[in-house]
Amino acid sequence: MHLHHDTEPHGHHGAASGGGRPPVRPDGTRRALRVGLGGPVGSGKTATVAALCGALRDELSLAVVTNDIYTREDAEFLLREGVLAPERISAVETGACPHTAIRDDISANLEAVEDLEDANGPLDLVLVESGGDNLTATFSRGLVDAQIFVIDVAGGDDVPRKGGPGITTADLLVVNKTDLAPYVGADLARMAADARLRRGGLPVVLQSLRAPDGVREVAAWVGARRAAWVAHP
Ligand SMILES: Nc1nc2c(ncn2[C@@H]2O[C@H](COP(=O)(O)OP(=O)(O)O)[C@@H](O)[C@H]2O)c(=O)[nH]1
Ligand SMILES: [Mg+2]
Repeated sequence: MHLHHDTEPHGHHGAASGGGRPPVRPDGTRRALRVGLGGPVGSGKTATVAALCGALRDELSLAVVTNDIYTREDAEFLLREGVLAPERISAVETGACPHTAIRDDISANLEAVEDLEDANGPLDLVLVESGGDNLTATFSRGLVDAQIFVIDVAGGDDVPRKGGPGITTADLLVVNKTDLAPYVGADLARMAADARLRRGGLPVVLQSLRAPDGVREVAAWVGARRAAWVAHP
């Protein structure tokens, strides 16, 4: 596992710096598709990353960047779970502003992505998990090519109705922990309907990672994004 500190004063690198390396490699192939996972603390981002690694690692060469405020807990969880080889997992310690590291001052994250590609050879897919502090955190388009926003049913079934940039603009909205709906009195049909209303035609997936192969739909969506990315340089 690699560790990157976001030690620079925030804001000094400006917004979207163009994503570091160009999208096409010198040999004409496309660089790794970068997919960001954002959303509130505890919604299931790390669990989704772990499940995606399990579902996709046989067909794609992948790596993960985690963002934590002061720890490396998410990366250490992924290491313990053995979802990928240690050299494919990198941790960014963001300091107090986890949203800044994925939106405004993305240099530590870009460096982590590029170091992973240098260490592991050409990658197909890099998953970037945000430090996840609230409902408004979104990724810079200079850091990721697509973003998934993860909320959970236990956070309240009015969350999709309340909206916010993650809910309304993420390329995929995941409503996680559907298995908990009966216990917290969440109305799944209402959550899905509110989310669809807020998002126009953008996709919504309801999932439970407690179910066998619970990540299947999200894995298929990521696989399709990757295929489209490769097909249209
Ligand atoms: N019941 C249930 N628990 C889940 C599900 N997905 C994740 N969890 C649990 O929710 C907690 C927080 O998940 P985590 O992935 O660490 O959230 P993160 O903060 O968004 O990365 C952990 O204890 C997970 O095991 C799910 O679909 N159902
Ligand atoms: Mg996490």
